[in-house]
Parts: sequence; C-alpha cells; structure tokens
Amino acid sequence: MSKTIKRRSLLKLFPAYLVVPAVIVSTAKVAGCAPASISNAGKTVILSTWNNQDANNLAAASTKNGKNTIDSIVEGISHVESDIEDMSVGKGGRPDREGDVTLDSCIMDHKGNAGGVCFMKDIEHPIQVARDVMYHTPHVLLAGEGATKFALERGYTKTNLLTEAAAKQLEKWRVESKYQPIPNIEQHDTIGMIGIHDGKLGGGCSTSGLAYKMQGRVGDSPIIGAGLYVDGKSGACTATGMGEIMMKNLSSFLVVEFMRSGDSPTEACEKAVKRVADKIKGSKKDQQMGLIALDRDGNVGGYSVLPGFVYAVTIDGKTTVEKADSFFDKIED
Ligand code: SD4
Repeated sequence: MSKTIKRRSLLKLFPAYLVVPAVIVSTAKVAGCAPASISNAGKTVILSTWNNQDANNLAAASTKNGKNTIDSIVEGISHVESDIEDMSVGKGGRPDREGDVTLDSCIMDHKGNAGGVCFMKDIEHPIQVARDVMYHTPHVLLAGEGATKFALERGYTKTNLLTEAAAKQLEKWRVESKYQPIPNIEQHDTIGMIGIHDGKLGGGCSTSGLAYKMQGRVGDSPIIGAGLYVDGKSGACTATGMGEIMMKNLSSFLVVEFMRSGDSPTEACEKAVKRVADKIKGSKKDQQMGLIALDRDGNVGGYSVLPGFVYAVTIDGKTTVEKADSFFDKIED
C-alpha cells in the first residue's frame, strides 16, 4: 500500500525519450522508499469489503480450478448470499420496513460489460442473476418484478429470504420506527469483491441494502459507477456503507479515474473519500463509506470516511484482513 510515483509527475521529470514503460511507472515506489518493483503484477489478487475472508478464499480457489475472474467472484459472493448470519446480504438480510427482503447487486468485467438487479425479491443469488443480465440481455439493470421474472425464466427458484432472526429484529425496530442506519452495524457487511486473475480485472457487489429502508429504496450496490466500477486498463473499485453517499458522488467511478491518472489505489480511495468528507464537514459524522481499490498491476488499497472499516485481501492464495485509514477519527452518535 505504498505510494506510487504519478505518471504525470514522471513525465515532467524526464524527457520523453527516457520515459519507461507504463507498467513500470505505475508501480515504481516513491524515491527513498522501497526499490522499484512490480509487487503483485501477474499474481491473482482478490479483495473484498469487510471481513469476508471465506468468500475471498473461495474465489481464489475457484481461480485455481480454472475459472475466470468473473465466475470466481460470483462463487465467492454467492457463498455470502447463502450465509444467513450475514444480515446485509442475500438470504437472512434485514428487510425493508414493510418486511420484504429486497436485494441489489451488480457485476462488471474487464471489457466494460456490466449487469445488475435491484429491488429484487425471492431470489437467493442476485449476483448470479446480475451476471445473467450482463451476458444474456441487451440491458444493464433489471428492477423489481422484472428482475424476479427474468431470474425465474433463467431457472432460478423462489426462496423465502426473510429469516426468523431478521423478522424479530424488524419487530423490535418497529417499536420506535426510527430510521437511522448505524455506521459499521447497519451500514456494514455488504460484500463488494474485486479481483484480477490472468491479467483480467473484474468485480461484483451484493447487498440487501440498508435495514428498514423505505419500500422501493435502491442503494449504490447495483449502480455501476457508485457501488462498483471496473476498467480493464486502469483498475477496479467497490464500496460499502450508506449508499446514498456513493450515489451522489459516483465514488467507485471516481476512484478508477484517479487510478487512471496515476494515483495508487490507496491515494485514489483517499481522494474520493475526501470529496465526500468535504461536503459533510459541519454535519454529524454518522455516515460510513468504505472504498477498496485494485489497479491493473495488482496493487491494493482502501480508505473510509469513518473509522472501523476493514477489508480482506488475498494475494496468491494468502489472505489477510487490512484496517483502512479513515478521514474522520470518530463516529458521532
Ligand atoms: C446500501 N451500500 O444499500 C449498501 C449498504 C451497505 O454494508 O454497504 N452495507 O446502501
């Protein structure tokens, strides 16, 4: 997560005939720090929001079994969608205030193909349906009944997504009915996963959205550019937290654009967080946004608005959990 020399500054320092190939420039370390090396180039790297180590390991294993980046990411995310202990994704997710679990997801490959579903009920694996939208329809996003209908036509079966535990929590919430998603609790656990394998970047994102949202509310997670963005020549980024922030700032797209201009993944995430943080100065700091990014050379990074955001990193089969730095150092109640 070291800083990299920016391509533009390098061009200023050296005449054109001395300019080194772009792949070396983008991974060269800042002078005085570590020697220039292409640390993760050529490696398989998987990154996901929060402590989703199992999902990373499954995705990494899947690449070893010959699957491509997208299918491996779908495998990792599908695992979390079936995990009823994760109350922000798939089956077991917290419902909206009417008691419906409605799911949002999207996916994007290195060629810029994209697909998504939002406000989808009754289907356990929105990430798989998103992949089907990407490869088997002329569209990018299917919503609500149309998304469920499409899934059923593709052979998915209806599943009751509301668990007893989630229904009980809703009953408790209804006593006061105060909509105030809690950072790192109700703005927590959505899975965004990005990766590179065989030199091909890809990403996916899946969530049940914010607990007790209004019926019909859709967050950032199915929105290309907000919850996820991939550019095969530049990098990938995905987000978690209070989706309205990412939607208003197109944060994932912004991070990828910063990386295109030469920023390292961490610098790019920090700059996108700063855009948001500048706008919320003076107001209560209770809205989280966590960003993770990966560049085409396999370098990784993350940054968040509020403290408490972690992400799982798998490089050539070895997984660690990294704590992201944050713009503000405390959450306000
Ligand atoms: C949303 N970004 O629907 C999602 C929620 C989330 O961890 O990330 N939770 O706004």
